[in-house]
Formats: sequence, structure tokens, C-alpha cells
Amino acid sequence: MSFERFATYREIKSQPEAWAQAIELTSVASLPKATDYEQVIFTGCGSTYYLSLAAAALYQELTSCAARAVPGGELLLNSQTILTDQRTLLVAISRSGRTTETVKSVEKFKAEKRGEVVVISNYDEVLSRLADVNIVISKGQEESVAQTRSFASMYVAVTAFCARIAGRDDLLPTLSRLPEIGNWLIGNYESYAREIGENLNYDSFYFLGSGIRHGLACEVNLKMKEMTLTHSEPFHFLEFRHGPMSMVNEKAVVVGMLSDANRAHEAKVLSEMKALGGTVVALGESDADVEFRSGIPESVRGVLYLPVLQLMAFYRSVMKGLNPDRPNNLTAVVKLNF
Ligand code: F1P
Repeated sequence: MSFERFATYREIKSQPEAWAQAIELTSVASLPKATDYEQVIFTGCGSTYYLSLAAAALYQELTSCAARAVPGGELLLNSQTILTDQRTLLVAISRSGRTTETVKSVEKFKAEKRGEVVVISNYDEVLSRLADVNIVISKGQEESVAQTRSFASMYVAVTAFCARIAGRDDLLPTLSRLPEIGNWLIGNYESYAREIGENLNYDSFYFLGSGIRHGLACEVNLKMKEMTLTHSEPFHFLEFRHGPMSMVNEKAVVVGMLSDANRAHEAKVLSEMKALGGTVVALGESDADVEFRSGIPESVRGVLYLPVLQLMAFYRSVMKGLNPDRPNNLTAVVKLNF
């Protein structure tokens, strides 16, 4: 039976179209100026908190301005540990635009006149009504509870947002090549993703990513949990040696999201894990199990790590007889009575 019966499969495979819309919309949005703010906060929940982690790291790398990511629930209930009396730009990220913690934390931020709000979403919902700058990537909308196409579309929007606010419009033309490379990656590596995904001898997955890639490692870790109910954890590369590598054995898969800048240190970690019996899956621009061969600058090609790993989780889910569209215990939106 065709895998097309799953919304998750259709959404993963079609995501480059949503990336293109994200680039288009963010390239024309009127954005605030980084220098107008002493503090920049990114916020979201679950997948979109992990997206915020990736976004804050990229924002700081490109602008040299301090940026931080916090869960919506923390910004709502523990804002005294996050906000100062400094002028603050808040970037709120949410697929649905309806998650209670994210909406309520933005309402509170505005009521306290803390600064301006940028919203990046896939639905023009209540969160968008609170936005000073509202970016809605409708082609990222999805049926499946597990975020794949939506996450990637918002991540590409964040990438373009950070490049533009940093005054790096020179990076925008390279961004426009992402969709074609995404389609090539999916075509070229789907069988590889399926081979690893369908191998149920594996019982644990570790996702290693540092710098602007750490938030992405957290996200693919969540995909593996949500879709396959498998033990999975994200780590910064060098951190993995400080205890967690005790878990590596023949049943473990260690996924490395290699950078260019620190490749030697990162590849060393992976080679040590292979020596411990782990199966290594390395992704990077070149010399890797999954090679992007993109020619796109490292700071703006992070989305390329996602499709193959999303497919890996998808195939494992189906092999385990689960439904990737309806993860155990989860709903598409968490609504709370506050
Ligand atoms: C956030 C979220 C997702 C999670 C699940 C429930 O939604 O927590 O991260 O994977 O789908 O909703 P949103 O605010 O991004 O719509």
C-alpha cells in the first residue's frame, strides 16, 4: 500500500514548495531594525520552541546582537527570569497561531508595553492579531499533528528574517536555491532514510547538533519521539562524551548534523561513537552519509538537515505499526484554561 495514504508523508515530500513561499513572504516584509532593541527574545512551544532555539542562535550569529529563546510557558509564568526593563523585540513562532502559552505570553508582553512583536506562523489566527509584523506561510499548513512541512517553512522564514535584519540581503539570492536542493535531497536519500528507519534492531537515537544546528537537533529528536515512541535525545556534539555516550551500543543510532566550521571536532565524536558499536548517520555539505552539495553559505542552509531525518522517523513509525499522522497522546494544538 502507498505511503501517500499518510498526510505526514505527503507533507514531508511537498515541503520545498512551502520553503519557497516562506522566502517570498519574508523577503518583502517590513522588518524592525536590530539596533532599535537591547534584547531579542524568540518564543514558541514544543517544536516551535526548538525552532526558537535555532532562530536565536542564528540571529546572534548574523547580527552580533544578544538573542535568547524561551518556551512560551516560561515567558508567561516566569517572565521575571527573562525580561528586563530594556526595549525588547519578541519573535513569537507558532504553527497554529492558537497555542495558549504562546498567545497569552504575547498578550502580556504587549500589555506591559515591552516592545514590538513579530509573528511567524502557518495560520492567520489570534496570535497574528497581536503582531506588529505578521508573516503567515499558508503553504506550510498540515493535517498531521507532528510538525514537518510547517516547521521547515517557518524555519526558512526565520532564516530569511535573520539574514535581512542583519543587513545580509546578499544571502537572500542563495536562499532561493533551497527548494530545488530540498527536492533533490528527498529524491536522492529517501531510500537511505527508509533503510535506517525500517531497521527495528535500533532502539535509541541520539541527535548531535551544535551552534545554529542545536535547535534543529532538538526538533528531529522530537519527531522521532512523537512519530515512533522511541527513546531519543538531542545533545551538543562535545557534550555527548560527558556521560550520555554511556548509552551507545549496537542498537543505538548517532545522528550528527555536521558543520563546516567545526567539522573536525564533530567528526571525531562520531568516529568514537562508531568505535563503541553505534551506527552513525552524518549529514553535512560534503563527505557525509547525506551530502547537501548545495554551495549555500552555512548560516542559511540549516533547513537541509530536516527532510531526510523527518523521513527516517516516518518510516520507523509505519514499520512499528504506528500512525505518524496521529502521535500517541498528542493533539495538533495545546489549548489551556488560563
Ligand atoms: C506547538 C505544539 C507542537 C507539538 C504538537 C502540539 O504548536 O506544541 O510543537 O509538536 O503539535 O503543538 P504551535 O504553537 O507551533 O501551533
